[in-house]
Order: sequence, then structure tokens, then C-alpha cells
Amino acid sequence: MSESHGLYIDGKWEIPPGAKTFSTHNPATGDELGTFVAARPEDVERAVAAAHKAFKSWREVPAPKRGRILLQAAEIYRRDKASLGRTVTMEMGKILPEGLGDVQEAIDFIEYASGEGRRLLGETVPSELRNKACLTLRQPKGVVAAITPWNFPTAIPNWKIAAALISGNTVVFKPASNTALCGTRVVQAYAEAGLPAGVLNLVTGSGGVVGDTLVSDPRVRAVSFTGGSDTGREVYLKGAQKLKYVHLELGGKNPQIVMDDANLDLALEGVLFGAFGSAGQRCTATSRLILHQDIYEEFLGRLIERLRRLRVGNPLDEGVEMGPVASAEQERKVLGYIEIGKKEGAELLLGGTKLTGAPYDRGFFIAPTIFAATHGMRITKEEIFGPVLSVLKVRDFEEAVRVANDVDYGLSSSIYTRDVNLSFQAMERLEAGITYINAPTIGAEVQLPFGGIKNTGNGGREAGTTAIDEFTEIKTVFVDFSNRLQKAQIDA
Ligand code: UN1
Repeated sequence: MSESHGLYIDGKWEIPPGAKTFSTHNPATGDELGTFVAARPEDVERAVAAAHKAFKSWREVPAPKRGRILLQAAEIYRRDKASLGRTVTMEMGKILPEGLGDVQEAIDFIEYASGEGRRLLGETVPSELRNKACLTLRQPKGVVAAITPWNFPTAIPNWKIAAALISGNTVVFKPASNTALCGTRVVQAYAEAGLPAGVLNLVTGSGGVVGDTLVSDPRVRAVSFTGGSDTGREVYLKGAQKLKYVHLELGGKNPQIVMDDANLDLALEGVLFGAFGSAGQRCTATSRLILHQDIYEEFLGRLIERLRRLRVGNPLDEGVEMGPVASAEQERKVLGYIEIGKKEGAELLLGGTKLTGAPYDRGFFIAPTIFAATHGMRITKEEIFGPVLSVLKVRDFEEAVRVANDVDYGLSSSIYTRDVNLSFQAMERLEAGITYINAPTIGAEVQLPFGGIKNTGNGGREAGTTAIDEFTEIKTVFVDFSNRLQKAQIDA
């Protein structure tokens, strides 16, 4: 029997009497990992009430003191990194070094965010009048809902939670259901770190019940959502009715361009990591490889040859390079796209099947898959979120940029070239929130803004100096110390 886990509301772990439950499973083996409460609307409302009540005192805790508690949580993650990394790997299937990387990204961001406790910078600017001061303050928004996906089950929650908390907000956190154990462990660290009751609450359960209740509750002033574009649109619309601030971090269709002058060894390592790391289940994953015609045959040949030897297996095992996809649902979706690709007439060059036989029998393993595709096919335009790469041949840089940009998403992008002019042109012209030069589309660092354009989001950026924008209101203050009525804009 696996362990039962509760909701965390107002500083207490609880399993409400008669609660319905659900469990999570290891996508490599099918083993059950834990059972969790499927929260009802009234449970969610209690969590929001707790957060709402705690806000009054939490906002008054000096920000550097809030930072101390965050740093303590980071220390706990660091202490428990090995076991947390294993939990990530067991619950969503990325290989252990990537599971550990997920936890490291959480630690990195919390440390970064806690420093904001000594900044939370405002502005001071001149007044057009004498004896008058003009400045801005950052103030918390109130109760924040953090709704997060399964693909980075410790890092992404912490991008939101740590930034919200350092800014003085309180949080109700709803993790993806299939990584509820990771979500529980994310919160356990903050509880152990001494966060006051009600400041961070955990409600597990479905998007339809928990997510909906959170987004509809008028006491929730901001919603930070990372996930699929369709759900993101629903969250945005529902939040709009209550004029909430909604931050969305959605899909991608990220290209890696390889020019004829590129270092091909480097570009090959790049696409292997970018497209098949985390089995392609990153918003930033490379799903289109755009090759200059002069290196097309050679590069593709080498890629296929290397991928044939890619070690797919239990992601906990040493030396395994790719694990399963995260769930049955994910498997269906990815295999569905492979069928679409074949029907559209894309040439299947490698993979394209579910892996069977030991050690794959009990898991959701899909062979690394490559299509030689034509730009415009659905597999070249829609997010697949799995180990499926479409390869596209282009004549020159102009065509590469045109193809790269001709999708509805705009998260990450990459170009391999030694030409400094093309590098700078790519920086300016690739329609994406992130551009890498001579590096893969994945692997963003937390001290820089993260987010995208077009259908990838609605304009915000997480992490970096922009992290707190999502969670603070700007208060503008005018101090007139002239001791008389001064009138701006009016001629004296
Ligand atoms: C995501 O997939 O939503 O840049 C986040 C990267 C990671 C974060 C990805 N640092 O690949």
C-alpha cells in the first residue's frame, strides 16, 4: 500500500472525512506512488479563506524576513535533493539527472527570489514641481492561485510560489494531478521551513473542480497558470470575468536551425538534448529541426545513427538516456500525432511506435521518432509534447527564419552557426521569447525572464527580474512638502 497524503490548509495536513481520493503511478512501471485527496469546492474555499486571512499579517512581515524562510525551504530541498529528484523521476518519468535538475532549478529560483526580499525595487523620479517627491512602491496583490503542470513538478511550482511569497502574497497551490506527490513534497519543505499557517496551502484534485473553484473565487486576485493552451484560454476567460490578473505560460513549437557553417557535432548534441531530453516533454523542447540543404543529408544521417543507440529505459537506471512519457493520456496523444504525421505523408525515418517487451511492458515508452516533414503539416505546427521530431529542409537563412516563425507559438528558438551576422539577425528576427545561439532550445536559467509570445502566453514573464511583476501591484506616491497647493499641468 502506498501512503495517503492530505490537503494542506491553514497550516494543517488533513484528509477530510469521506474524501474521495486518487493515486499517482510511476509511468515506467505502473507502481502506485501515493493516494491524494480529490478536493471538493468547499475544501478549496477553506484554503482560499485561510490564505485570505493569513495575507493581512504575511504582507507585514518585512520582505527580508520572508526571504529567510524561503532560504530555509531551499536548504531543505538541498538536504533532500537526492530523494526529491528520485520522486520527480518516479512520478513523471524524466531520467534521474533531469529529476535532480528539476529540484536544482527549484533551489536556484528560491535562492534568487529570496534576494528580492532585499530589493523589491521601486522608482524615484523627479517631479515637475518644486518641493515634491515622486516614487513607486511594490505591494502584494493578495491571494494567488498557482496552477502547475506535471513536466517540471518541483521547479515550476517554485517559480510561482517563491516569487508570490517574497512579494508578500499568500498562495493556494494546485499541482497537476499526476504529480501530486511532488506537489505535496514541494509544500512539505515550506511547512518545515516555518512558513506561518495559511500562507501556503495545497489543494490536490482535478482542474475541473479545484482549478475552476480557484479561478472563480473573488478572493483570489491573481492566477498563475502553466499548462496547455486550451486550458490556458479557459482560465484566462474565466479570470477575465472577475477582472483578475492572469499569467499564462503555455505551449511551444520550438525550432533548432542548423546552418551550413555550423559546428555539426555541437548541433547534434544540441538537438539530442533539446528534442529527446525529458522525452520531449518540455514547453521548450525542440520539436522542429530546420536544416540547411547543404548539410541536410549528412546531419540527418548522423542524427538517426546516434538515435538508434539512444538508451531508452527505466529513468532511474544509470546510463538510461530517455524514460517513458508521463501518462497513458500523454502516450495516446503522442501516438495519435505519429499517426497524423504518417497520414499527412511525412516520411517516418525512425521510431514511430510504442516500445513493448521487457523492460517496457508496464510503462508508457515511445521510441524516439523522426519524421522528414514538409512545413505546414500538422506535426510541424502543433505542440506534440513527446519524443517526436520533425525535420525540415531549407535553402538558406531567409527560408529558415520564415519557417521557424510560421507557427502560432513563440517560446524558445535556437540557431547553430558560426556567422556572427546571422547570429545577431536571428536574435532580432526569431519570433520567440527566448533565442539560443549555438545551444539547444532547452535549459533556461532562473535569473533571466522566461516566457513567450504569440499563443505561448499573454505577455508576462516568469523568473529573472520580471518574476515579481506577476505578483506585485505598483503603488505610485506623490509627497508634496511645499506646504501649499501645487497644481501639476496647470500654468502658474
Ligand atoms: C517548461 O518546460 O515549461 O528551459 C519549463 C528549460 C527549463 C524550464 C522548462 N529550464 O528547459
